[in-house]
Amino acid sequence: MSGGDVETGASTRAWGVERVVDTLLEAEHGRHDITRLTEEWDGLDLGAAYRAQRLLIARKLASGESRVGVKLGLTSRAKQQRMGITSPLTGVLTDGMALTAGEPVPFGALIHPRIEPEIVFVMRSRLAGPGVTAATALAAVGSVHAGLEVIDSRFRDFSFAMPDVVADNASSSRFTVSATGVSALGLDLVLEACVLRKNGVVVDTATGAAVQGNPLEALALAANDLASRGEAIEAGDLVLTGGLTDAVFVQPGDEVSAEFTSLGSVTLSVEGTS
Ligand code: 0L1
Ligand code: MG
Repeated sequence: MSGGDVETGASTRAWGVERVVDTLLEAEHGRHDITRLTEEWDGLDLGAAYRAQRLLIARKLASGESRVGVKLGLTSRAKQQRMGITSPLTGVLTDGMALTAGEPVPFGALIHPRIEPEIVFVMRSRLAGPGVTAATALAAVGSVHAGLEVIDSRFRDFSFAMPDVVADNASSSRFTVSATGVSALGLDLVLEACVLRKNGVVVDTATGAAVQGNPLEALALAANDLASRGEAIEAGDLVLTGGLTDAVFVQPGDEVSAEFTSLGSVTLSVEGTS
């Protein structure tokens, strides 16, 4: 099977982007993992996957959430190699994913959460591709922040092909961003260093170069990729540029922090006791 959005699989219900989204939302709300949808429906190509992602976000907005920005995933070569995927992807951030300072990660609502450090842009002006470069992207940035993202793939063992993870909105779950930002002007984001700690122990380190060679290149990539689907990064948007390091698994009671050289620190605590 291949081609259009609606095909008949082994189930009595036809596969299509609606069924993909129902399956992903059932997994998220029921807190259970699923196997790759690309194994069930080979019509789930990249185009269908982004249509599914758009519908998934539309369902979240219809349930009362608001769009607050964009996320990139798999912008780090190390993460791409680990996941067996060769290119980055984009997803959408909503306010339902945002954790305010001190708000715990709701472990009981999640499947198998992992946390990763992020360099985050807050946009001063709209950024629309095609043709965006790191330099034009920089001109649209208002401030740069430290961030932590909680990813919670709906797929068993975080095992997915590119269309699966695109439909799953790039494994998005929760995120937090430092309240105070830094001007991007005069900041060397390539050399911006990050130390990731879990329960006070250093578990990984990276610099901004891990993110597409330069987080501003990731920002330009997002704008150009979104333009191919008629979308843009809007003024006021948050942009998570992708995990700098591998994401660490967490358990109830864990605390994860990311300390950056210029962007400050951000911490997440996981609800419950270990
Ligand atoms: O689950 C994943 O690792 C895919 C999303 C990647 C998130 C990121 O690289 O920031
Ligand atoms: Mg991420």
